[in-house]
Amino acid sequence: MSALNFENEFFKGIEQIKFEGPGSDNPLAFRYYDAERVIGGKTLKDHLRFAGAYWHSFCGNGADPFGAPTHNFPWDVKSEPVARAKDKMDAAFEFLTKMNLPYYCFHDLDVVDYGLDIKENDRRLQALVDYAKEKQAQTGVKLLWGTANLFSNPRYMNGAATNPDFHVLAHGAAQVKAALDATIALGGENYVFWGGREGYMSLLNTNMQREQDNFAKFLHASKDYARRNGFKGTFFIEPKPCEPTKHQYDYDAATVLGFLQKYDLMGDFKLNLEVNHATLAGHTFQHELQVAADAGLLGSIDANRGDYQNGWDTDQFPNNINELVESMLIILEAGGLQGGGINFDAKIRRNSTDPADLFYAHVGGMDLFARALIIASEILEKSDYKKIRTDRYASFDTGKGAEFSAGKLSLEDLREYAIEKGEPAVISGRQEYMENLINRYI
Ligand code: XLS
Ligand code: NI
Ligand code: NI
Repeated sequence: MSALNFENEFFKGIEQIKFEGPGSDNPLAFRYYDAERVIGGKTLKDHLRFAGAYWHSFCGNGADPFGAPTHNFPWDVKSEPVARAKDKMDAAFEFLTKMNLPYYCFHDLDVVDYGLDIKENDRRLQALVDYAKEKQAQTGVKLLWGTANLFSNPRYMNGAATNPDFHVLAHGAAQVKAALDATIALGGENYVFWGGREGYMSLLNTNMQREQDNFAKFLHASKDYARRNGFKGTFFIEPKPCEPTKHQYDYDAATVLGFLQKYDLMGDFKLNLEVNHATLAGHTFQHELQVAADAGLLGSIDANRGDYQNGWDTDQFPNNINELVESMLIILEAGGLQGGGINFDAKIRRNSTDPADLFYAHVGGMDLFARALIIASEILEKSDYKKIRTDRYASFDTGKGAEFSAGKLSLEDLREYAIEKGEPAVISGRQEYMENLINRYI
């Protein structure tokens, strides 16, 4: 990381965040995230691959449906769009560097405002890509993934790739092409498709089959274009069950898995799983991780959390250690994330208005993930967690159980076995024992 010297400094008075250990009382220091510490043969930095999210951190101004912005960003004042965007990028790279975040993620519209002229938009994005290249070279910060915002412009009110109007779909494609070009030019390691408004509000006016077929064609065209132009990374689909549409097509991990299989996209696409989206789907985050891991699709994470009392994507910063330890157990057992990292798709609250609040939020999130990883790795190494789960299925490892697993027993064979052995013994699932085990290591 370069020496901290920012010509156009926005977060004055905040220095680089350092690791000070669990005993520190400095609120702007890491207690657990010691980037170079090695766990299971890999540094924390390489395990976690943290990323800052451009949209929440540098664009999200605290506005809500009931009120005007509360975060009045000093980088958001110039009138000319490219000059304003460069100020924002200065702020972004200053923050990423001070925060020790090795990666960032963006939508095209986060980086620079778009108008209605496609060629002019491409020109603006290109100007910022050139600028970002310099910034990346100066700071060593890298692009974890790029994406296109195909949901904010009013033309996308009925979706982009699933819009009933072909003309709108073509506009979405123009945006994806430019966002892919930007991602490739910046050495982006992955590219994300989050469903945006790909879904429906009412089936009364919707041909679901046709929309999903179009969605798949759109993804194939995007993938083919990117591959032809040298993109070697992974495409991620980010499931979400609802919001903004009533029903999003990429409902959850299992739904997207079926979609990828049906439309022959398994080779190039994996999943980017978001904590709050899992909650909205009525799942735990762990459930979504496990579905993805079992299918070989565990690509990346959008880190945040929901609110137990609210039914929408509140995108709060993570702070639940139990949930994250359980999640890390799944990620570690799966061999880690495939190509992705941990992107803080989270925003500070409307009334968190000090520049330092963004730092506190990330310090907390990064420390929590680091701590969860360290604990999960200890549980796997030192406790009987793995053994208990293996033993629970031992009856399938020998004798008739093993024959069944090998596909060798018929329904009649199974009946014979049941008669011969009589009533099965009662065997405890020991859930409370397992819950205590997790807490013992926390
Ligand atoms: C919205 C999504 C979005 C994606 C990127 O709920 O989480 O932020 O991560 O388009
Ligand atoms: Ni997200
Ligand atoms: Ni989200």
